Amino acid sequence: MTESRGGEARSEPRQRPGVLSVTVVNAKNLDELDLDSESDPYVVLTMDGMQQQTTRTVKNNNNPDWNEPFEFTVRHPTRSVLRAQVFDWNRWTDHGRLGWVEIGVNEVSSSDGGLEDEYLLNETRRGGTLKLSLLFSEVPDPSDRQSHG
Ligand SMILES: [Ca+2]
Repeated sequence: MTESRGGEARSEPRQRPGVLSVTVVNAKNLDELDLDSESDPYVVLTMDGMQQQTTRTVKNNNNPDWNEPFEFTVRHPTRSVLRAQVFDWNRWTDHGRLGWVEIGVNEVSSSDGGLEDEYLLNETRRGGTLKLSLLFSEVPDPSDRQSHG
């Protein structure tokens, strides 16, 4: 029995699902929302508004280091979007947002060695940045023959 591979090769580059590895490295020059101390930042990562993962909170530090690695399943590499939002933790009141960025997975998958960049946050007043290290790994296609491994 022969089966076609469904969907002939089009000009679209990479459609295979994969895994996006994200390391939240650090942030700099975050806004200060607290009156008597520096902010208490943490980062919420969201893939396509669905999968959500959160870093630990760094207390009283507008230039926090996290160096925390995460992985997301990516079903549609050409159109999936990672959103990273930085919040200020508060014990008694609502957590305020310090800024956010959005990165298309296609930006990552089209760069061979992955990306590492300091992204300028949206909504920042002090020019705050968030440093992320990103790598996309395609799930191997079982119908691909490897000449050798
Ligand atoms: Ca706070």
